[in-house]
Amino acid sequence: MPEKEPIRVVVTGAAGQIAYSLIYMIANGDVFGREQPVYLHLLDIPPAMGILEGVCMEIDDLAFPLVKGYVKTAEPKDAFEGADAAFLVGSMPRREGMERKDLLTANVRIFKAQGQALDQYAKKDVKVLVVGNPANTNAFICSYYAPSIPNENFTAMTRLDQNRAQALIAKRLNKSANSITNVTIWGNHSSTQFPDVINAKVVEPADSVSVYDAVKDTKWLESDFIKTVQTRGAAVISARKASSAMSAAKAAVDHMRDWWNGTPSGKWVSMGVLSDGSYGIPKDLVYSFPVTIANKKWTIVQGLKITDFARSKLDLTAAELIDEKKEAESICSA
Ligand code: NAX
Repeated sequence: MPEKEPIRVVVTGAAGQIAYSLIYMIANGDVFGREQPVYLHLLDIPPAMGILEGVCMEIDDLAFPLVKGYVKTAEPKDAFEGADAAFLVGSMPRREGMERKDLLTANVRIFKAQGQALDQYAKKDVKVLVVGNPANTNAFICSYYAPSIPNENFTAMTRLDQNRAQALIAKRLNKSANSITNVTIWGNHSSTQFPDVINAKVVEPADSVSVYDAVKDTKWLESDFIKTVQTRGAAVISARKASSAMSAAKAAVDHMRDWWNGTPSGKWVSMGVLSDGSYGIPKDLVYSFPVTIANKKWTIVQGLKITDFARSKLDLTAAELIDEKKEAESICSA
């Protein structure tokens, strides 16, 4: 069979800690498949070019057959030219004691500029995953400044939160993480997010049971479990003195792989996507919903039960996103 044409994959913040794990997994075929060659477009800022040079030496030394070449650049035009997929990681990371809101002013301008560059140079069907925080609002701004690209092509990462929630339930039940399915992260990738296991299942070899029935501890599920997931990022920073990197890169891989290849029948994943008003969430917020994916298009799962307990949590995180969006819009139009 003839070799496929390489696709062009952008990683911004390419000299940073998340990218260091992410680039390996893209180059290895974990995202786009073992038969899909890639051309890496690596963007960072001028002071990071020396580090990026070292990263590129290591890409050479990986000697992976799928990597057909790379561009290392501080120029958005060169980074986004002809892009098929883009991981927007580059931004200022959250440091100990810093709330994500503090990052907004610093980071939102980066995503305005990158939206404009995507609009001008990327393919119109480019798939954009925003990882850099505040991820939901950055994804909204990026899409807003790229009007020639459909807004469903911009998504924000809440997969790390989903993976954290799945892993926590799995540990509690002494199961493997992939036996826990249909966990939903609602809302913002922040401490207001709602990790929801009301519709989640534990898949046993022969059957499946609901997480609530398996755990048999509603109090824990509706208090400590939620809090632990909501504050996991801060806990990692406090222990590691640096934000989650290996697990964030793996989550970015999971997100883009599922977007590219689709979700298995009966299973959903969580992604920050532009709200269409589903579940009473205001339109035009990038809000994390449960989605299924087919033919590289995501669809919000409809008809899930929203209890009164869940309703207040969905609305709280939406309110935070409304505030963030207002602030971001005023920064961008100043
Ligand atoms: P690092 O500081 O290690 O790397 C960031 C890189 O971005 C640096 O090399 C920096 O020079 C580069 N950069 C800064 N401005 C840029 C620009 N305008 N264009 C291109 N590159 C630029 O941070 P890292 O740990 O890799 O984290 C990156 C981002 O991911 C942060 O915003 C962080 O908060 C966010 N995260 C998001 C997560 C999520 O679940 N959505 C979880 C992990 C992480 O906290």
